[in-house]
Amino acid sequence: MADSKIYSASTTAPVNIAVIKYWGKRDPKLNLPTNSSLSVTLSQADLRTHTTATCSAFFPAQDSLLLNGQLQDVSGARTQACFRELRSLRAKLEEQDPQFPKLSRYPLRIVSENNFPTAAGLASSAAGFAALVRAIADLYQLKESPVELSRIARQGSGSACRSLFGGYVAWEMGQEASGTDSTAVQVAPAEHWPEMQALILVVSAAKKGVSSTAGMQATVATSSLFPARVASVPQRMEDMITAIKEQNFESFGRLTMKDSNSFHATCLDTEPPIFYLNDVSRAAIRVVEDINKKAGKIVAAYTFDAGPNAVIYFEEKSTDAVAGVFKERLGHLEGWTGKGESIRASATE
Ligand code: 2P0
Repeated sequence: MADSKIYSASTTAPVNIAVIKYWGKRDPKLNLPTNSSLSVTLSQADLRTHTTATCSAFFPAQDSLLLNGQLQDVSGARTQACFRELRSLRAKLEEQDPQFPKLSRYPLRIVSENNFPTAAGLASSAAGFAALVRAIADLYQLKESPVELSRIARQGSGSACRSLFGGYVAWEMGQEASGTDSTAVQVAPAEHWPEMQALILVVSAAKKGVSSTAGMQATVATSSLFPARVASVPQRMEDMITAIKEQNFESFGRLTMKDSNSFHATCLDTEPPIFYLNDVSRAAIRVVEDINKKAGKIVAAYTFDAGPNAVIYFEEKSTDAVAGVFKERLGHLEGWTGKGESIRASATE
């Protein structure tokens, strides 16, 4: 008898913000990076992608993906790679147990909602692909670990592999040409460092000018600073992991700012140059410098992804010295009070 059921699973995945940035692919097809990276997952409810994956033998033959109410093209190699890998894992379960409905053969319907600016340097593709992979894995009742799922999410979007975990997450670049060892692992859960806070300055919710994928390819091809950056990352990764383990904010903050500046320097060194920071971003950097000068040590650290929005890390005990000063100093700027807002998100989960 034909299977008339509709199968469904829902999940959410949080945004992650890298403190050691991923920028550069050694294999663009498999999204294998030129360096390892490390992020903090911001799991507060208002910075997530919510995804429902549904399948049925009676759905129209084509898989579909609706993001924020708009139909997306799922024919691209990255989405197809995720669908293919997940289907093949499900097919193995179906082979082992003939009672299992043949979900791997049914068309998929994916519905996703972001509640933060899409493609504005707030890691929307990271949360998006992480939620997509986990929702389908749940729908298919796969037993694979988050590390194994991170290998699949990586093929959707590199940074997505890090959004399968909470807390502090390393994406180990791996050595294998096949990418089997290029996966994410949790360095520490968020509870390890309960003092850690993040302030997100939404400077602009506009879509970014140069996509990360195109930008990093151009940097790898043209920047003479880039090899020096790649060479410096392994030591920085090691130091960052130590800083996190020891809850050493000064070291965490120094490394975070150094890595953000190193990444944006290679962007500027790209031909043609890539500018992600704007005047409000640079004003935010100056505010952090002033806060730290006044404190006599690093109590605030900025980082910027492929867009002008700032993420400021600080410890709870420095809230007045950091968040208070930001409001006072940047409150008058357009992009802060106008279309932008500040979102205070804690690093949780
Ligand atoms: C990061 N970014 O580590 C860095 C910092 C942007 C700047 O990961 O081509 O969207 O899909 O693998 O993951 C953005 O790159 O790029 C990114 P693809 P992705 O968070």
